Formats: sequence, structure tokens, C-alpha cells
Amino acid sequence: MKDIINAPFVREMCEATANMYRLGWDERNGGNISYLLEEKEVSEYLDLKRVLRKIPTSFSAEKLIGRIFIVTGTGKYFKNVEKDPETNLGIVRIGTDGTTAELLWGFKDGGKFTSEFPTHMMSHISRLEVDKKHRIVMHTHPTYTIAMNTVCPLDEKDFTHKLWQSNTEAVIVFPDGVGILPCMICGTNEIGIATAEKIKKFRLVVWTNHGIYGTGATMDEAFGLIETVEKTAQIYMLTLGKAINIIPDDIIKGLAKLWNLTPLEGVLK
Ligand code: 2HA
Ligand code: ZN
Repeated sequence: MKDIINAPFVREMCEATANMYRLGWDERNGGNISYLLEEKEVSEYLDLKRVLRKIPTSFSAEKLIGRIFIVTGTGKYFKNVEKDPETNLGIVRIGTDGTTAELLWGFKDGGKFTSEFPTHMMSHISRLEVDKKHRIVMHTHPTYTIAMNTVCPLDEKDFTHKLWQSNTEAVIVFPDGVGILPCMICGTNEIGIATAEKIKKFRLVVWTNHGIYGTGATMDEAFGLIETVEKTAQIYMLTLGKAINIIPDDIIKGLAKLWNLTPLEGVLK
């Protein structure tokens, strides 16, 4: 067996959490990531027959039975993942009942997966339905995105338009726009169900007064989506009320056309 500490998927989790912490997005225990793994890639590092613990999930994820995820731990700090991956991360497989997570590695101090596990699993189910290559669900608290969400109407087309108008990269990176959920109680199955519904249409979903979800086939894709929203929200907030050179709709349309992209309907005039 190879040493799991050097596994590419463990390294990617360490790098992503460290970058997100240093960007100021994940204070204290803020943020969580889950990454769908192939049985074959995990079996190079772990005996898949050896279950360390069984952890109830409190919801049913039948469509994910047998699927394996590496996921950040509840109450754990992104700041600390890199120096102690085995305590701050865990690898779990959804058991045959669909309601139990079988711990295969990690959560060494007796911990368990993120409080947002329902949202993560339900979102994986949704994204896999629209994208077979989907693997990552990433949640974080980027400052300017939350600030912009606080001063803008909770209208996803209007919010998307404001982002596209502030940075020419925005429409190219997320032509499908940004979904928005109203302020809800986090950590519940209810917010999981609402997010999973939204995320079928949007790879990015803002949780009002809280943060954002990004998804993708790779860590870079999910991270890049959130990074571009956050950079654009920063521009928007730094220029709030003073912008005189917003990007005209015909330029946004031209960018989309140049890159062969279909912008979210109903946003551009
Ligand atoms: O895990 O970000 O939404 C801490 C959070 C909860
Ligand atoms: Zn959060």
C-alpha cells in the first residue's frame, strides 16, 4: 500500500484549504469541501474492506451507495488541514443502507464529517445528474461575495448581471450565472434540499448572509469559479455607487459569442 498522505487527492484537499484560509475566506471552522473519489484510486492507499467506524448521516443518499468521498471534518479549521490531514479530513463510503457513512481513514480524534454533509451529498447527486465528470462540492465564506449579497436584491439574474457588468472574465467563467438562496438555517437537511435543487441549474449558489457553494469536475474548476465570483464581487464593492464604466450588454454578449458560450437567459437586454 502506498502512503495516503502523499495521495494526490489528500494533497489537493490540503492545498485548497490552505489557499482558501490564506485568502481570508475560511475563518475558524468556516467552509467545507467534499471530493468524490474513484474506488480504484483509493484502493492504492487503503484496504477498502477495513471500516474504522460507522457514522449515521441523518438522511438517505441511496443514489450514492458505495461512493467514496474525502471530506473536511466538523469543527475543524482549514488553517490546520495541511499540518494534520488525518485529524481534519476523513474518507467515507456511503453504506449499503444509504444512511450510514463508513469511515475508511481520518477523523483520527473521533471526529466526523462537516455539519453541511447533507448539502454536500445532495448536491453531488444533483450535479452527477447533469455532469458525469462532476466530483467536487466546495463551500466557503468569501468576504466580498457575502458583502455584495448583503447590499444587492436576492434576484439571481440581477446579481449575475451586476457581476458580468463588473469584470469581463465573469461571463466567460460563469455564463450559467449564480443561483441565490434566501437566508436559511445552515447545517440542516432543508438547506441541503434547497441547495441541491438550485445546484442542478447553477454550478455556483450563494447562501444569503453566509457564503457560497461551487462545484466542478476538478478542484481547480470549483475553486476557480468561486475565486472569479469573489474577485468580481470585490471590484463591485470597491466601486459601489461610483462606477461609471460598467460593461455594456453588447460587450458581454460579444464575449459569450467569442467563447461559444450561452449566457443565462433573461439577464442581458
Ligand atoms: O463548517 O461553514 O456552514 C462550517 C460552515 C458551516
Ligand atoms: Zn458555511
